[in-house]
Amino acid sequence: MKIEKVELRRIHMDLVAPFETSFGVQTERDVLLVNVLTDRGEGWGECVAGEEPTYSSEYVDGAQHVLIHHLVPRLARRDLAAKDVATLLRPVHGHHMAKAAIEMALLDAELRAQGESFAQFFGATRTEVDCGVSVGIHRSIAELLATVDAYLEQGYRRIKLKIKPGWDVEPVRAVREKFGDVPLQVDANTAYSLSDAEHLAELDPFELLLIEQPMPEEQVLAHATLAKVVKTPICLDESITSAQTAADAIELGACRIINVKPGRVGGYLEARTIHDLCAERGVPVWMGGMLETGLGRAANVAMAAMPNFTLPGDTSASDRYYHRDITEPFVLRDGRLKVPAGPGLGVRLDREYLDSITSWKGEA
Ligand code: OSB
Ligand code: MG
Repeated sequence: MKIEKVELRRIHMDLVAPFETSFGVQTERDVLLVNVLTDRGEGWGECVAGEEPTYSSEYVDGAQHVLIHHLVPRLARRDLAAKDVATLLRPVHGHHMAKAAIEMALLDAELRAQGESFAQFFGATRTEVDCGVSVGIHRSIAELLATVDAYLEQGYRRIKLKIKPGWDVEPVRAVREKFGDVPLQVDANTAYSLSDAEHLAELDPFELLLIEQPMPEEQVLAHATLAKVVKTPICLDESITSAQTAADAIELGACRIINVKPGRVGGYLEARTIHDLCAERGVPVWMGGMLETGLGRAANVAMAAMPNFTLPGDTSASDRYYHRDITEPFVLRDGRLKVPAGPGLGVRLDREYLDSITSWKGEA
C-alpha cells in the first residue's frame, strides 16, 4: 500500500455536560482526525490527545506538529502495511497518540480494501460489548447521585467514579448506599501519593472492582507497595505506555488489571499485544476511553470484543458525550454496544456535518 496523501483536520465538538477529573474540567473536544489516501483507497484515524498536556505529556497541537514534521514524512512514498508503521516510526520517541492516529488510518484503509472488519482482524469473539460509564467529579453528592441514577436507568452495566483527595470515600459510600451492589470502580488519574495508602484502604469495604491509577505515571513500584496495603485490585491506565511497561508492571505486582487505551500505547497493534500478554498471564483487561467520536469508538468497540476484555469498558454510547456524532450514533441496547461488522471501521462518516464543524484542514 502506498500513501498518496495525508489530510489532517481539526473538528470542534461540545460535550453534552462538563466532565471533571482530578486534572481538570473538560467542556468540549478539539479533535485531530487523519484521513489517508492510498493507492488502495482511504482510511480514517482519530487522535485522542487532549487540548492540554494534563492527562499525559501529549496534546493536540503537538500531535499535529509531530505528524506533519516527523511522522508522515517517514511513511510517505513507500510501500508499506499498517503493521510496518510502528517500526518505521520507532526512531521518533514518544508521541504515542499521534502515532496511533496515523496507524489507525492505515489499518482502516488496509482492512477496507481487504473487506475485513476491525473486529475480524482483532479476532473478536463477541458481536456486542458490555458498557460502563465514567462519571466525573460533581459539585455535590446529590448531583452525583442524580447523574448515576440516570446512567443506570439507561442501562450502563458498570459505574466508574472519578475521584481526587476530598472527593473519594464519601461519593463511593453514597453510591453504594443508594444503588446497592452495582458494579463500581474509581479512577484517580494520578492524584494520590503513597502516603495516602491508609486513606485509600478505606475504600476496601465498598468492594470496588478496582482502583484506577491512584499515583503518578512513573511510580510503578509505588503501586506495587500500595497493593500490599489496599485490598481492592489496582488497575493501571497512565503508567501503561507499551507492551513492555505492561509486562513489567504485572511482573512487579503493580496491577492486577489493565486499562487498554490504544492511543496511549501507540496504536491498536500494540494494544492487541497487551491484550495477548495479559491473557497469557491471567490479567483481565478492559477498554478505556478518551471521549472519542464515532470513529475512535468504532475501533475501541471492535477491540473490546476480544476474549480477554472481560470487564465492561468506558465505551459509552455517543449520546453520553455528544448531541450529534460524526458517524451514525452508537446506541446503548441492554447495556451493550454493537460491534461494527462492515469493512474497516465499519461506520459511515457524515461528511456534511464533519465539514460544518471543521476548524482547520491541512496536508501533512
Ligand atoms: O482516565 O480514563 C481516563 C477521559 C479523558 C482522559 C482520561 C480518562 C477519561 C475517562 C473517560 O475516564 C472515558 C470515556 O468515557 O471516554
Ligand atoms: Mg483513567
